[in-house]
Amino acid sequence: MTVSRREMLGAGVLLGAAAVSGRVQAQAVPEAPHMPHPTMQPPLFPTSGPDYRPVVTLNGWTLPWRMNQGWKEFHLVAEPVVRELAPGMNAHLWGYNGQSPGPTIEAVEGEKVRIFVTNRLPEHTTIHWHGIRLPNGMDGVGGLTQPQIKPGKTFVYEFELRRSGTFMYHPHADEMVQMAMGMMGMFIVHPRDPAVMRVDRDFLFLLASYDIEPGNFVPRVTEMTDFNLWTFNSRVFPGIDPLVAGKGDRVRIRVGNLTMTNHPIHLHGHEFTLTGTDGGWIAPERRIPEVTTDVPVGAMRAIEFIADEEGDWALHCHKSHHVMNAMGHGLANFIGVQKRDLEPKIQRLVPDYMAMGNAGMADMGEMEMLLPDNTLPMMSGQGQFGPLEMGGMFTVVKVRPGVAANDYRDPGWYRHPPGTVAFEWTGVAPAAPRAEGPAPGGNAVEVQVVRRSTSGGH
Ligand SMILES: [Cu+2]
Repeated sequence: MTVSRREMLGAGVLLGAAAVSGRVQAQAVPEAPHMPHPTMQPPLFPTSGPDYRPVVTLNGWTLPWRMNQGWKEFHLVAEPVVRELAPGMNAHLWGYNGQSPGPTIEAVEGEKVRIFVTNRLPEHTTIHWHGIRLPNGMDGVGGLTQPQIKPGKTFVYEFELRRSGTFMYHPHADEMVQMAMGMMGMFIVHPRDPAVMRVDRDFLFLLASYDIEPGNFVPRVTEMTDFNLWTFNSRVFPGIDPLVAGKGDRVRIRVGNLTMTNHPIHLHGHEFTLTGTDGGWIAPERRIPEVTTDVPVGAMRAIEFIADEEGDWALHCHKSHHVMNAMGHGLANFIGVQKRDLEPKIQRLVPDYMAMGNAGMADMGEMEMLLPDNTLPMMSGQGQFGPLEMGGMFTVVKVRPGVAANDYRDPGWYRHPPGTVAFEWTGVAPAAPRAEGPAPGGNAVEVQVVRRSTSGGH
């Protein structure tokens, strides 16, 4: 076999690249920090290098790094984790460095990053750096651009960050299993110039969904669409951090979607503009004002607004099933049916039968339902005026005057100025004209018994 001069030159260039990358100095693997709890960590300000305003990860943290001869070095460990979805429910997931999702990686446009990835899973994995421009061999697609990382092995990824924006990381190996088990994280590249895309508060979370049958700890991984737990950063309401902002702050919220369906994310009280996707920032003249933005599968959206309205403003997915926890799935509709007499009869036929309320389901937010262990009520959370009747993808943007920069502590419920809360009319109510007789449909309600499934199919 002859080696052409061109190939020899190519090899020389590669060797040169390796020497430039300082691979020799990369012998010592940096420490892999570990996070034992799902508490929001304060933003991690840069202590050297270019300045930027760090992001805040809801119920999460930013991965510490070290500088090594011009390279920013991180160490991710892929491993089984226990993630508290909300107080009262732990999920046995796969994640990185002790939590799912993994820690947020933050760096600056133009920086060179070296990321060590150690695999402590029982099967092989890789990491794909979703949206980032890099050499093809660093793209992390098992079998296509690299061999998979076998259990116990550590691989090194090296690339220069060529553009700023919001990106994600996730495995590209046995994806259906590994993403259904919670393996994902966010990768933020700040603009080189801190004046570009500047905000006062920069929040982020990933959308993740799980199918954990009541009473279980481990997600079913073969599910395609019928997930029963819809999460912001693998947390469900009321376990999701509020987004605290000072009145007048410019706020950015970055949302990545690694579920198997789209999520229309809706903010109350403010208009926002769509300022970025995982393809980059949107030019100011092309930004769209919205109050709901759809986040497609495998995509990221950044929105920005001025938090100029004080209060407790809901931020949630507008698919109503996605603000419910597991027990809300697969129940029959009994609105208008006097089920008191019916339930014992049905239960003789279907022993685990449970009906929803005959006036809707709101009573289930308050009732003391007998739940299997490690299972959350389908909706819960208590506000200052009563039960919130939400679970899943729901949290609150809390806008207050005089919040100090970098103070993200929950200020409690909003104290409404007198005369600004909806109130009951106690005067004489005018007669509401309406048809006489029974409501349309009357008492002729057909009852179909639908057995509550415990195997996932309905
Ligand atoms: Cu949704």
